Amino acid sequence: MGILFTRIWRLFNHQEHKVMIVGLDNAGKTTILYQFSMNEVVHTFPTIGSNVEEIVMNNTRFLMWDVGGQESPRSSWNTYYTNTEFVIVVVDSTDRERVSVTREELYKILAHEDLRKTGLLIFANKQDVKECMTVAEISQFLKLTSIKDHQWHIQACCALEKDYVKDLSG
Ligand SMILES: Nc1nc2c(ncn2[C@@H]2O[C@H](COP(=O)(O)OP(=O)(O)OP(=O)(O)O)[C@@H](O)[C@H]2O)c(=O)[nH]1
Ligand SMILES: [Mg+2]
Repeated sequence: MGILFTRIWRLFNHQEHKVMIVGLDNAGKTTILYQFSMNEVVHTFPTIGSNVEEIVMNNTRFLMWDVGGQESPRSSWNTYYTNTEFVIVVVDSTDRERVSVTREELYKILAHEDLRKTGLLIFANKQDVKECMTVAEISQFLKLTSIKDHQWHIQACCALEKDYVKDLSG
């Protein structure tokens, strides 16, 4: 019985939690992924397809999927959704012109059957840039307070600053 319990415990303890990182192109998704996994700023190129990294935080294993945010890869985000437990939406806080596009994508995510139970973390990225949108502005543009069927949290972020992202991951 003890051995069985240990095996089951190991099974659950080793279970990976699938996280999707989405957001428009140039938002900073890949930069954030590698800040989490390598603790450094990498030189990125627009993502074609996806990047995936395993990250261990507080003894919990996360499999983080970063998908391309250009218009054409956006249409295939939903092919990654199965078993996703958590969605990180990265917003480029300097991109006022496309915040409405982000909002459309966000509400598609919220409505997707496979993501009914997922929690949502919104990173208001590029907070180092002068005159970027504040967290309050982004919350308002995205109408976050109207989201009642998912747990959500919005967080200011600067993916270029190591310690910023490290603090977020605890
Ligand atoms: N100033 C500033 N630039 C950032 C920040 N995060 C990312 N960038 C820059 O934004 C550009 C795009 O970053 P990526 O991580 O490639 O963006 P992405 O969301 O993965 O883009 P796609 O793969 O095309 O969907 C890069 O030049 C990054 O260095 C940030 O917090 N502040
Ligand atoms: Mg990318």
